[in-house]
Amino acid sequence: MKRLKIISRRKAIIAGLAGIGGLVLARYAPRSLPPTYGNILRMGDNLTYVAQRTLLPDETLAREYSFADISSMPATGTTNPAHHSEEYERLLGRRFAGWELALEGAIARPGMLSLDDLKKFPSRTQITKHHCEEGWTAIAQWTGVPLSTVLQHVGVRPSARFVNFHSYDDYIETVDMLDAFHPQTILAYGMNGKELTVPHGAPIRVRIERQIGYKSMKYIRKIEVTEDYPDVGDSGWSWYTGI
Ligand SMILES: Nc1nc2c(c(=O)[nH]1)N[C@H]1C(S)=C(S)[C@@H](COP(=O)(O)O)O[C@H]1N2
Ligand SMILES: [Mo]
Repeated sequence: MKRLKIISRRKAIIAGLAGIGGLVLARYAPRSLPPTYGNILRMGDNLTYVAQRTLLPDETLAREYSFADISSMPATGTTNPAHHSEEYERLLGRRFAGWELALEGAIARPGMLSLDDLKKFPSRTQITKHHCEEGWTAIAQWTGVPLSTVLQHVGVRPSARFVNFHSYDDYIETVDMLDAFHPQTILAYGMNGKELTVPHGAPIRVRIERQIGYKSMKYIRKIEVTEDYPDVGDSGWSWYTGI
């Protein structure tokens, strides 16, 4: 009788997962997923991504709260990118006069937008809960221009699939078009009724309300629209963290 090869339960689960992952991904999203670097956790990211994108309607809103729910919010990560960027330091010295947002990539009208330009578009205000991957949450009110408005203004090419945010402290965060055009995705310049402060991302940060906190990139200097996922290597952070 042929002996069955015995594999550990853990390995079997992983093999099974990878198998399901491959199957689901091949079926639903063959060409629009970021690299997994052969990393089982990243296959998990893509599974979560495909599951959420398949099961939830595109425009499901994150819960919005009332004024009384607003809590204090710690500032995390790099609190002052002036330590990283001379340009940011210079702009901070001028209280962001002359700051401009660069818009590049797969768009019809690449260029720059000033803070005043962004404030001239119709704004959206929302009170939402921030979920940090470290375990804390906080509720705050955010005011800004919907990213969809800005993307429509610059004309996203039909072939475009990702929107990438570049910060003065040298991070890149990427979202797909569903999150980019989601009604609660805003480029925020106001927090709790005041100008956004430096610890919280001045002059603008993005709010990505259906993903975990680190997707809400602070200190944005450039938005780049791409057809491909920018392969910046495996940072160890999940690219898709739907909540
Ligand atoms: N540019 C930039 N954006 C960032 C970070 C950062 O360090 N740099 N930290 C992220 C993380 S982990 C969290 S939880 C939130 C925190 O936002 P807050 O400082 O306004 O509380 O910003 C996110 N965006
Ligand atoms: Mo975080």
